[in-house]
Amino acid sequence: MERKTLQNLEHDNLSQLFIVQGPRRPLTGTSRQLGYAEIMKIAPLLFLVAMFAGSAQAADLTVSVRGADGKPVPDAVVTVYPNGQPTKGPIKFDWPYRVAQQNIQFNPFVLIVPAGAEVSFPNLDKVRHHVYSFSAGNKFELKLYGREENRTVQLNAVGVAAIGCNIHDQMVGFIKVVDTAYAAKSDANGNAVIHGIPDGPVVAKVWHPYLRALKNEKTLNTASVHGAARETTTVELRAPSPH
Ligand SMILES: [Cu+2]
Repeated sequence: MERKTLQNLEHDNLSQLFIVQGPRRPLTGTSRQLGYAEIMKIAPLLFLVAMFAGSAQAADLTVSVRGADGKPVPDAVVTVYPNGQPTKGPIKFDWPYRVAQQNIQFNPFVLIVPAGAEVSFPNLDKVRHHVYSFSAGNKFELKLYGREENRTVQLNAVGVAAIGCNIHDQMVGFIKVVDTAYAAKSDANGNAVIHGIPDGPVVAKVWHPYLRALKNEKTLNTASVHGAARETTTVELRAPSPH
């Protein structure tokens, strides 16, 4: 039941994403022939429409994240800011805003959510967990007993919520709270792919919980995107600190 609901949610998110970011439908023919005079009247408008369509071209950015040893780095978060600006209006990603506790671990290890998101923390273990975050602006505490599915926390502060469990010291996880609709996490091969970025100048960043840099984040070289853009970035990671 829970799973079905989740799938429906994902489907809804996807279809909304498609409506917002999907390719524009080609303009269909008018229902009647236009006279020359009429065409001349709307010509400036057509020109504007063409310009607008041109500016709405979307790009995909693939960032390959590598460690100093050249190996792929999973769980790095790439964020892209078109024109250097955060996204105005609501942001929706097509993955669940959910950190499960399973086998005495947080799953996923890193989750990306938009600011203001309701994040659920289902406990799939038989043991109880006591999940907390002391991160500024995103502090919370949840006492979770076995098989609890429906506890949520709203995360409002752009930044990071580092999460732990009071009972199990080895449980460590991170929620990256973002203010851009263009964000993705690197997979097992170290690749993060962000779709549908408006063509033009961007500020792109990579974050990883153990990245050696101010706020564990560094700015990527990609300064503009057009079509299929690619960047390989090397990050230096520190050893995870004992919890
Ligand atoms: Cu625990």
